[in-house]
This record gives sequence, structure tokens and C-alpha cells, in this order.
Amino acid sequence: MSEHHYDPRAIEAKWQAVWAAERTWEVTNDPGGDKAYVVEMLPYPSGEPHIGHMKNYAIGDAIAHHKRRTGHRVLHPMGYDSFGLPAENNAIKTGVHPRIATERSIDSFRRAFRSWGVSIDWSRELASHEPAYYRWTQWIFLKLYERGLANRRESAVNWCPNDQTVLANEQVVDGRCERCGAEVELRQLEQWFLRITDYAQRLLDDLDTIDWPEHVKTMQRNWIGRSAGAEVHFRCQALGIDYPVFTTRPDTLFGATFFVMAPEHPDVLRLAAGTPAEAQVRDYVNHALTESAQERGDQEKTKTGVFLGRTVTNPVTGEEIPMYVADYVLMEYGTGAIMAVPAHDERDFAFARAYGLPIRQVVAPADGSKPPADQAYVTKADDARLVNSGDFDGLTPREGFERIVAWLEREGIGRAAVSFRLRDWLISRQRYWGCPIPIVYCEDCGIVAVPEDQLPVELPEIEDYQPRGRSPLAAAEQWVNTTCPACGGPARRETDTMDTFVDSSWYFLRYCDARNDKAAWDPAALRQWMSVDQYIGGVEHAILHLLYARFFVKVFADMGLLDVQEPFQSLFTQGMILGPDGQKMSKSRGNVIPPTPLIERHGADAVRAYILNMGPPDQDAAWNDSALQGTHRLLMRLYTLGSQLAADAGGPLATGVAQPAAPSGDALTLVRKANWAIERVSSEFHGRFGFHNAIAAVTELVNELYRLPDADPAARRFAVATAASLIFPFAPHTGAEVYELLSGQRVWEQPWPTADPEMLTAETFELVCQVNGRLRDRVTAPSGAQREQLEQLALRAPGLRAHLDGHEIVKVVVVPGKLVNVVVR
Ligand code: ANZ
Ligand code: ZN
Repeated sequence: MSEHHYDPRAIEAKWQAVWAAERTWEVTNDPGGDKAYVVEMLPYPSGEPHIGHMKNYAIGDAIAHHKRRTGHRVLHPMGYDSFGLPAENNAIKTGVHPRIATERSIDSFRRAFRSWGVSIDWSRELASHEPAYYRWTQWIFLKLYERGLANRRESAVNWCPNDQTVLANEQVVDGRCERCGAEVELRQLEQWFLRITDYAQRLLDDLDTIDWPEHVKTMQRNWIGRSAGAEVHFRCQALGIDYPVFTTRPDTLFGATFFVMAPEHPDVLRLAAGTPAEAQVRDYVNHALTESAQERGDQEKTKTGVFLGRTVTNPVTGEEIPMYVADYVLMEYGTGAIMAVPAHDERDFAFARAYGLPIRQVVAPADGSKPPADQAYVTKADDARLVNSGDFDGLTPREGFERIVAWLEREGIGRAAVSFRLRDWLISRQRYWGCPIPIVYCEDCGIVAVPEDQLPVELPEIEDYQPRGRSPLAAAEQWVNTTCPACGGPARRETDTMDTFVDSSWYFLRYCDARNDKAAWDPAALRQWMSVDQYIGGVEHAILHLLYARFFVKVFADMGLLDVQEPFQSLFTQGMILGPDGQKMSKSRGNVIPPTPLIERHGADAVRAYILNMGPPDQDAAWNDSALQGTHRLLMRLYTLGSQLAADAGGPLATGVAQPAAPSGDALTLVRKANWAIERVSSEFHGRFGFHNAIAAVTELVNELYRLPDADPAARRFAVATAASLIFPFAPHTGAEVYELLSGQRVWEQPWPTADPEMLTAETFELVCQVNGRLRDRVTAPSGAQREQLEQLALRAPGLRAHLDGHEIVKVVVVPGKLVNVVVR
């Protein structure tokens, strides 16, 4: 068979050249037809792409190909998330400018994607570090600023001492920097925030409108963290000030025996001023400010705090209750102050125990039993009742909640309220390699936005990237010193740059109109393509990127720049490829599988198809070299079949590769198998993308072709062409080659095959149909058919009609797999 040698290098180079020369995968924005917008999360270009990238793009590419061949105009673009810390840290180490290193890496990504045969519309390629892109990132910032959605304010922020920059809450994992693992410190700094909290409710509600994995939605819901409760005002008579608290348990208001403020609460020092507690409070606050949010939130931690020397009035009992400052109350949640109900809240209970404060039970089991005395009784179920709560005694906690909130509202000292865990998005970074924030500081005018026609504010060239507690840009005096766009006086540029998550929150919009140099996009282009029909990426972006992108889209919708509310209608999160040892791939474990040598050996098609063949693509799976060889063998066998058949026929036939009419014998078996495969493969594109099942179906079809070498050639050609057509989304070069060998046609220009229903039943037999024991007809019946189905088939057989009409059926005898005898009178 050597003349039919499968040479993936030659085949892949051939088709890649065709696709590049003909720009096969480019689409215009001209309206018409059904659209499908397929996007894989854009890569961060660092070094070379790894095998995980290959999985991401293999999945997306298969979907894009299938969409094209089912009649859609498909937009399948590519870009690079090319600002960011790794390139800058590399620059500090090696002196290579981040732009040089990044662009080098982009080159190798681009080369890789071409050599993998990914069907990308290259005319829309973008990179977020290019001024032509970040000019619009800056424009977006200005739009948010105009709408009051971007603001600069001082607050306690997460500081990574290693990366020397602030981090968003989302970038702190278990108290550590998501990137480098260093323990995060709290610092009081002036930073830029985007008011994503204004959109909390919509971000929550609209999760119900999108087709995303349930666990990703759950992560977003938890991150947004909506709590329904009440705001209640507690008056400090001495200062004549009302302090609101947020509580989820207004039903426990009669049990509030003390009051606690967060150390950052702006009134803490004022309250303590002039009391004997003043010095101690000051020390406590200073200490608390150095603790991480992680430490402070720790349930197990011994509770500490200091009496503020003041009291507030519990509005329902009229009692004066002491005010404390304690670090277990966080400034960023609710109002930064709480009513403490030690009998029913664990943290308050621990604090009351430690400081000898009264614990008053106001909720009790309905059956009169006593809850354990050494812990808080936290239940709010209907089998509990309010006690020690005046007129509200005897109500369930749920009823108590409603009635007490209604009472507070009537009295004007409280109201129903909702709190979100979600915080505003901190976007300023004290680093060089990012998008400059288009703001200047003027001595006279204060904060001034750079006018739109002066964008982009380009990143200046600098020599020294070392951050020293401020952005390296601060040292670029030439650049920093500028004139105020408002008054023309001296001004200084903002030296912080934007978090790279800002860049990646809108790139899928830019793809729709990537070469527009008059605007970030033309809304008409977005009307063409948005929302993304299928988004594919790693589950590690479940919160950050996906939440930020949703926020941006909602803001743009409010600005009339976009007609949809959600960026990604369907989301698919792929699992990881693990090393051969079943462990996460890492340099230190030495279990990394680099794609390039594998592709040189087996071809890109084999590697792509193998990756999809590893199992359900949303699951993690370990690398297995012999399974890769198995997939390679499948492609080889398919190619061999195709080239043999083509050689036998002396080249592509005018008769083509259509399904032969009325096949029988082995030909029928093959035609049936091919139709079965069409059905199997097609169904995986509508389900959970179980492409391993699809490839298994093609494998079975190929096996059948080898088992029946003498079947009629027309049926063989049909079956092989079908296999090529079906494998094309997963192994595009080989699919295209085999299809062309047999038909002279381009497989991607052919519609996706549809199964012939006649050919979908597995095996059949001839059912003998009798009336009163005499043969009247024979009909084809499915082998596995049950009694009722056989009876129906026989009663409908044309040959029986005349013998049944006008007669009474006495009984029907069925011998499954053989005959039906109808007894009439
Ligand atoms: C009184 C009470 C009684 C509470 C009770 C709970 C149980 P979630 O569910 O997470 O929204 N709280 C409010 N603001 C806080 C802050 N800034 N720092 C720390 N704790 C704060 O939690 C809401 C509850 O957490 C609120 O309801 C409040 O304590 C506390 F039996 O108020 B509760
Ligand atoms: Zn000015």
C-alpha cells in the first residue's frame, strides 16, 4: 500500500496554502442569512502556544466548521490579550522590551494556528497592546467616566508586595496574589474603580437568560452574593447621629445587645474621641488595618475588639447598647456596622462570650425545647418562633421579618434592603505594560479627561521597568508632564495603567468591526454578529473575565451602542489536558507535552483529532501517546481507502460520491453504516460536543469499510466520502484531501450530510404475512421489532387488504423474526 502513503505534512501544507491564498474563512459584514459567531477566549501570548490552547481551538474550530456547513455565515476570529505582567516581569529580568517579547510570541502563536489549520478570519486579527486597539479601550474608559461609572477614590485595597501593584478582589485567591502566590497586604490607596456594583442585580437576573454550564452560573451568583434583609437605624444620642446597619435577620432585632463598627468606619475615631477608650481604639484600628481580609473573615479566629466608650439605642427595646470596634466587621460590606445578636449569630456569640456581653434569646424552637447553650441558635426555619420580642412573640422568623420591617418602615427607622457581596472593579495597576489611563491631573482643574481626539495616549518608551511602589511610568518625566486640555496649564498624566481584564472585556465586539479607525465599532456591525453564539474557554475565567465582559456589554447596551444584554449566549468550558501521569502539566513535574514535535511526527490533524478523542471535552483527561497513535491510524486508514478507490476509478468520478440508489447486500450494509455515522456525528454538535463519540462513529464506519472490501464501489465511495466529510471538522486537512480525491470537490463547500431516514434502521428481515395460514405478502421489518409493531406492519401490508376488508379479525398470531398470521372469519 506504499503508493497510498499518508503524508500529513504534504497534505496539511497543501490545504493551508489554499486557505491562506483564497482567504477561505474571511466573512464580510454584509447582512444576509443565518449568522453564527464562534469565539474561543483569546490567548495571552507568552512563548509558544501549549497543548491546552490546541484543545480550545480544536473544539471551537469543529463547531465553526459544522456551523458553516449547516448554512450559517460564520465569524471565527482571533486575537491576542497582549498586555500584562509576565511580559513585563520578563523585561525586568532580561531587558527585552515587553513589546518585542510579546510580538515575537504573537508571531509564534499565529504560525501555530496556521499550522494547525484553524479556520480563522485573519482579516480581523487584533492585539490589545496595539495603539489601534487600545485607543478604543481608552475611549471606553472615557465613556464610563462620563457616565460616572469610572471614579477615583481612596480605599483599602489589595496590594501584592511581589508584583508591586494593587489587585482586584477577584485576583486574590485565599489571601494570595492569583499570579505569583505572594501574601496580599491591605493598603490605603487612591485608585480607579469601575462601578460594576451598579449592575449587580442585572448581572444576577440575566444569568437566567443564557445557556451556560450551571456550575459557572452558580459561581457568578455566589460572587455577586445577593442578600435580602433590612437596613435599620441605631441612634447614638450623645452625638445625635443615626447609624444604619444591614441585617439579614431583622426578626432578631429584640436580641441586638451590642453594636459593632468596622475599624475603617469613618466615625470610629470621632466616636471614641474624648472617651477613656480613645488611645486604645486608635491602636486597635491601626493594627486592624494591616490585617488581610482573609485573616479578618476567618470564622475560627479569636474575636477581638475595643469598646468605643459610647452607646446606641436599640430602636425596638429602647435599651442603650454598647458600641464596639471589631475587625470581624468589614467596611466593604453592608454599611460597615452591624447590630450584634449573639444568641443567633456565631460571630456575635463568640464576641459576646469573650467580652462578657449579654446574650438574649429571641428565637426558640416551636416545640418549647431549649437550644444548646454553648452556641448560637441560627435557625430561621418555620419550626421556630419569636420570643422576648414584645408584640411579635409567637411569629415564625419569616413572619417576624416581614412584620418588623413593616414596623420599622412605619416608624421611619428602617426599610427592606438588599446587599451584594460584589465590590467595584479596581482597574488601576502600578505597572508599565498596560493600557494608559487617559486622565491628567491639573493643579487648577483637578482630574481632567483626555479629549477623545487626542487618543490614544500612547505608552512611552522607558528603560527601567522596575516598579518601586509606583508605576514605572512615573519616571518618564517627559511623558508625565503635559498641559491641561481644559485650561492649558501644567498638568501631569495618570501613570497607572489598566488591568488587562479591561482589554479583554470588549475584544469580541472589536472583532465585528476590527479595522474601524473612526470608532470602536459601528453599531450596525454589532447588530450583525452579537451575541457570540458559542464561546469556548477555560473554567478558570468563570468569574473574572466572564463577569467583566457581561458588565461591559450591559453598559454599552445602556449607551445605545449595542442591542444585546449578554455577550455570550452559549458557553462551553473545556477541561484540562493533564500530563501522562494524570497530573497538571508543569515544567517542574517534567510532564509537559509540547505540540510542535507531535505535529511534526503525526500531523496536526492527528493531534487535533486525538485531543477531541480523549473523552468528553469538558472533562480533564490524561495524555496517552498510544491513543494518539490510534487516532493517527484512523486517519491513515481513511486516507488509504480514499486514495485506493480514487486510483481504482482513475481519478475523481463524474458520478460523484452520492448515496447509490437501492443498494443491497454489503453495499446496503455500508450505506446503512454511513447513515448511522451521519446521525451520530451530527447529534454531538447539538449536545455537549462529545466529539469522542463522533470520532468513534467514523472509526466504526472505516472499520466496516475494511471488513467489506468487495462491496459495490459506488457504495464504498459514498461511505468513504461520508467518513471524510464527517471527520473534516476534527481533522480538516485529511477530510478535505480524501473528499477531493474521490469527488474533485471541496468538502467545506458541501452542505453537512443529512442521514437518509430509510437507511437508519439497523438490520431488517422479510416478514411473512399470512391470512388464515396462506401467504399474502412479504414486508421489510426491523430485526428487533416487537409483537405489536410486527402486527401493525402486517395489517398494513398491501397484499392483505383484500383478504381483510369486510372480515372480522378473530386473532393475530405473531412469530417474532418470522411471520404474522391473521385469522379472520
Ligand atoms: C443581625 C443578625 C442576626 C445577623 C443573626 C445574622 C444572624 P450575609 O448573609 O452574608 O449577607 N453583617 C452585615 N454587615 C457586615 C459587615 N460589614 N461585616 C461583617 N458582618 C456583617 O450576612 C449578613 C449578616 O452579616 C448581617 O445580618 C449581619 O449580621 C452581618 F441572627 O445582622 B446579621
Ligand atoms: Zn487645568
